[in-house]
Amino acid sequence: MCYEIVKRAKRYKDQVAVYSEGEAWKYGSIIHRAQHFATLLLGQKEDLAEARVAFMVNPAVDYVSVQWAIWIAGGIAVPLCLTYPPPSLDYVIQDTAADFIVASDEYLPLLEPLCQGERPIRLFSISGMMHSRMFPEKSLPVLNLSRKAMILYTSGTTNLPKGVVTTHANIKAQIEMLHKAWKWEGKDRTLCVLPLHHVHGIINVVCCSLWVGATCIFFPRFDPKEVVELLEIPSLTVFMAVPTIYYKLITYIEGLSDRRAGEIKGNLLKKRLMVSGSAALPVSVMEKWYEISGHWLLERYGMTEIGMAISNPYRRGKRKPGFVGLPLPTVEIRLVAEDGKEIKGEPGEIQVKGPAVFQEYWRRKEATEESFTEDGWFKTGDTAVLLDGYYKILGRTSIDILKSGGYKISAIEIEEVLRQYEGVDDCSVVGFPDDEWGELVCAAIIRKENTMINPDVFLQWLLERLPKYKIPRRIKWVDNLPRNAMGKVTKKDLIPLFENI
Ligand code: MLC
Ligand code: AMP
Repeated sequence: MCYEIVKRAKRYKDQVAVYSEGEAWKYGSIIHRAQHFATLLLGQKEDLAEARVAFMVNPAVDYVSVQWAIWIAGGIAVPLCLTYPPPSLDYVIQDTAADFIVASDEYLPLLEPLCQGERPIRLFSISGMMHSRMFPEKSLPVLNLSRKAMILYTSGTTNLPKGVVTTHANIKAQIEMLHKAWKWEGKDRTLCVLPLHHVHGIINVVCCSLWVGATCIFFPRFDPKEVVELLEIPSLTVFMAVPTIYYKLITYIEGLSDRRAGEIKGNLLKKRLMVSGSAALPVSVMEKWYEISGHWLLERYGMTEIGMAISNPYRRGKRKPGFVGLPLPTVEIRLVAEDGKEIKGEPGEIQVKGPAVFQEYWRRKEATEESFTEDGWFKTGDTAVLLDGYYKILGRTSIDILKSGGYKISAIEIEEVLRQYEGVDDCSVVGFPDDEWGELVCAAIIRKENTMINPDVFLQWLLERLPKYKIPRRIKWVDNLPRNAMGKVTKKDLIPLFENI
């Protein structure tokens, strides 16, 4: 059965699944809403038959209801980033060839023009769906686990992001391994502050909690003060975030009085589990968080294409600072040298096999084939070494992939956009190491001859084309870019330019 999460939810009908916008929602009422939405999406059809349903829905009960509705109706869920400017939204909608979009009402003005192209796209508003006449409940399609369930967009070494397709079986495997490793239980309560168009928030927080009858508390934005107060709720047991969030929480708590910081520590100590992932957790952050909360953060390693793969131990064994741990249940890991041969005791590319690994890049046969070895190992592009039984991530094989605030960013994609600006002759984008953000997006830009660029106008132009987290934070105006004999920009030489700007 594909819609297992919904089927399982029936067992917990009277338990609280979601707290959002000041209200508690039981599993039973979310199932009811999801069935109603599914009926509306289906219309006359018996099965959405893997139609893509994009949804731009606030992190709250509506998000869960829409996600479940798409799944039980047989569609593919395509969550949209809530802060994308129109060109980024349009790209995802067109690339997936979405048939439907479901949106919280506030996003309708942004989405309506995007639905008016040659291809008809039906736009549903949440309020419209809520008020539409209740149809008699339709019998829902019986689906196979091998059907496609979700497409998430991820940046790569090519210009534009690729859609990562996971099946219901992949999602089930991604959830079940974390349940086993991190001992999720129905009495858990977690807090979701992460965006819901990436695996970290979708799978590790929302799906994992709702799979076992636990409660997910949604908080729509990240604000350190409010998040600390929510974390102090005694019944809250599990928290997951990216290193930037822990950095920001530490900065906030360090600014408080000793008495208040002590009170917070007392409250945080009672939590069952605190996890960090999506980017390297600096040892200094791990140590400071221990001082502040009494918790050694559990660091784990994952990727949109594979879900989670490697994790420090939950109970038995040490959580080693600077290491990501051991393979999770069902995950096979090997390290491979440049010649494609497996190596031991030396750094190599992490390759992954297992039921959680994605099916394909959406409509990109070649990219899919290139990302797997002939014998079915997924090539992550991350380099690691195995030391004393624990994996340590050393970096990425491509300098063109950055991680900032836990978001994966393609330098090439940003360069392509920058080059479209009329005053820009050429440019190169690199990541500059930063304690808070992991890396800062930095751009070296050559202006066209006799051209002035007004920084404010330029920034505004960029904000209309790129999400905030992809905007270069430091810009260096240069006369030329360092190149090797082949004419390729030597990006490593550029990085020092961004010191002390
Ligand atoms: C925002 N700002 C940045 C920035 N992003 N500055 C530098 N670098 C960045 N990347 C600036 C804004 O311009 C703004 O400045 C200020 O920070 C606040 O902006 P915001 O958008 O309100 O930021 P905030 O809400 O504080 O966001 C920080 C964050 C967010 C850490 C909460 O980045 C986030 O949610 N990250 C999580 C991403 C994630 O889920 N990744 C998982 C991918 S899955 P000003 O001057 O305008 O005030 C994956 C697999 C796996 O990786 O293993 O999990
Ligand atoms: P994404 O494509 O957004 O899913 O990002 C996945 C990438 O995040 C991985 O390929 C790694 O480069 C990085 N990543 C995730 N977790 C960690 C971690 N614990 N340490 C270092 N890098 C990480």
